[in-house]
Amino acid sequence: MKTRIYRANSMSEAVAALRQDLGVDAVILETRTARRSGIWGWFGATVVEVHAAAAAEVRAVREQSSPATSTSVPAPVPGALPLVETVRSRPQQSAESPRLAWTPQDESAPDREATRRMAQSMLARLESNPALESSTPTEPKPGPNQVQAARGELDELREMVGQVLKRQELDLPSGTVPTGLPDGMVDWYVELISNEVSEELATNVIHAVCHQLGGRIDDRDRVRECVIQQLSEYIPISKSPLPDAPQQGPLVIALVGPTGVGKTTTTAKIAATCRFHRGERVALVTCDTYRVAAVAQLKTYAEILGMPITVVEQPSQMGEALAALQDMDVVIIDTPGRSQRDEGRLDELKQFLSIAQPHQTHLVLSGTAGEKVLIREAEAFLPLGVDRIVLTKLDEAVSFGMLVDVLHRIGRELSFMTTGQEVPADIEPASGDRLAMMVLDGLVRGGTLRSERG
Ligand SMILES: Nc1nc2c(ncn2[C@@H]2O[C@H](COP(=O)(O)OP(=O)(O)O)[C@@H](O)[C@H]2O)c(=O)[nH]1
Ligand SMILES: [Mg+2]
Repeated sequence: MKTRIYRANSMSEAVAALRQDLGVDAVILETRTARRSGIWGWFGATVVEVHAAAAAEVRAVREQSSPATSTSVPAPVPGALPLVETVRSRPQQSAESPRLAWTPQDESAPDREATRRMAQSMLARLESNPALESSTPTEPKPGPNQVQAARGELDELREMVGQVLKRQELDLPSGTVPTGLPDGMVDWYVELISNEVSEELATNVIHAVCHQLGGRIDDRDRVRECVIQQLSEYIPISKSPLPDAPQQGPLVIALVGPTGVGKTTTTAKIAATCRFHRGERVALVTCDTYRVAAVAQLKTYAEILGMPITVVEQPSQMGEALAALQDMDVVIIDTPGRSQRDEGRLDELKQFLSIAQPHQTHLVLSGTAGEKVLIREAEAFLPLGVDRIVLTKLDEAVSFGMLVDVLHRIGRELSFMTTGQEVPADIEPASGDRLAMMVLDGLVRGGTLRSERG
């Protein structure tokens, strides 16, 4: 049965209207008073709402129902005055109509479709009648301030509806696009979000771009350049991934981090770069004596690269080992992998480092790890005096946006990025622009570590 709902200023107006539509014998099913809603609060007059159906339809339903379940139908109310508005018609579900089988996947589909349709029709209405000033003659005329406020509300509403449609189009969850973005920047925001930049960071970046460009957002290349630049502002970058050696003795660098992130490989890559690109005398030290293979791995690199290697088994041996390397330009200390949960072993690592007193301690983190893991690892290793981050395995990373967030939160300068297993080729000095570009484009193969110092 189709029920129609009529709203009018009085019952007689509503009845007249429904009789005109549904016939003089139309059946009134329900009456109530309601406040007229609208985007303007001051138009909230009380109206009568009448739900009615054609007599024939009511009879048909009555005949289908069993005597036990039939309900009495109120008689038509007499009266005749002009209608104000027909609100909507609502198909009533019959008791026999089959219920759709519910599956979890189905859950959101009807809602999304309904929202899309609603948003589209709202947008069409707003666009075709921007002021929506069709008040009834009985409603008070708003003053100029009220009209201005209403226009503001209307603009906001129009933008909101536009963004609902955009989200639908892009299949984003609701609430993702912040309000206040110019139309042309929503795509950029979405681009960042889909590359796993956090909502907060993406919002900040896009707002900064809007501010920087002052509304000149038509030139896509220019906007892209700005997005990259603003994103890179959030990545702390080391200006000198490898500083000059101190006046006396070698530059001592330590690499720490969890197991398997690429510490030993990166040690070899940095060592090779110093040796071959900068012509420095380089020595390797390892305190990773827990695994025979670990020592053998670094010894192999040392042999290939033609540089000395010292194995330090106890923290107490560290001082002596470094004293013997005073005529080197660079000493790189490779350390055993430590789980962030293993506090005892982290303590031992701390002892090695407190004796070595490295000029720089680089925490090596894998670009393939998840956000929570990276943050937990950083929290565990930062107290060891970490002042640089090396991001490895960017060739296997899938979420560059998340990495930007993580680096921003860790707040230590990024020194190197590694992009493959090949020693020494797959390493480069950190660059905010390059990582920001990876957020938008993924990894595009680049050059190797430049040979200049500082
Ligand atoms: N794909 C890729 N693999 C890497 C990279 N750096 C290191 N690896 C690999 O990661 C594995 C563990 O490296 P290793 O240096 O032994 O890690 P460690 O336990 O931290 O010393 C090895 O198979 C390396 O070849 C990189 O940038 N990209
Ligand atoms: Mg190792």
